[in-house]
Amino acid sequence: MLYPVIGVPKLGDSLLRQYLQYKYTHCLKKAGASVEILIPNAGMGAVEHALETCVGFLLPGGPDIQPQLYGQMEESGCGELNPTRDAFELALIQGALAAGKPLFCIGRGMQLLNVALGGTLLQDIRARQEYSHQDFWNRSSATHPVEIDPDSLLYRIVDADVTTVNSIHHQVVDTVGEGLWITADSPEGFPEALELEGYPFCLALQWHPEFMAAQVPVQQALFRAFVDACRKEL
Ligand SMILES: [Mn+2]
Repeated sequence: MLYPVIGVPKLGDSLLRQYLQYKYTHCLKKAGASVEILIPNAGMGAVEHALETCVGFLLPGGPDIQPQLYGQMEESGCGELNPTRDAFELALIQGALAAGKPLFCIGRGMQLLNVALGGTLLQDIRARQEYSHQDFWNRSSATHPVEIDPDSLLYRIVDADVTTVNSIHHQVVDTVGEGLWITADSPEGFPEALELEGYPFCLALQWHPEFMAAQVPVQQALFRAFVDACRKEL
């Protein structure tokens, strides 16, 4: 049994952020990975170090992305920002893509992948949603359905064309970045999953499988598929 080292950017120091970090670590370890927490403010040498040390990367959830990074001005519905994480994680995604390393992007991670490839975001969907997409109080239970493209990697893992997911976001992918395609969407048509055409393993989800995995086996299977892809790189 081999344990691929998977890098996950550090979320922050507060108790809440440590708890959120633990959820990703737990699911990855359960799937057979070794986890390396990457410190975002350690300078750009940290990106090179991470690329040497880690086989794959999980890009986690977190604050909104600076709209300037996708060519927009900040609108009133835009939330908390973290420029340090933006810079570090964007460089990490660029480096990982250049090296062909497996990527699993969750929540903010999916939005950042899209921005890294030239896509844009809708800064606030709360006025146009039909389902609650920002359900803070039920992180582990499903709040809306998603429809999955039968040609996708996601479909092969989930083995169904519809599933229900949790939802803790108020922004979504708008125009899709270069090479990406939408592999699941919400009833309103919001992108809920992205994949990168012709790339070994790149799965991006707008929902949070790390909070459903304990109760819903298929959500843990997403972590297993990612870790298995990383193990193949060893
Ligand atoms: Mn959603």
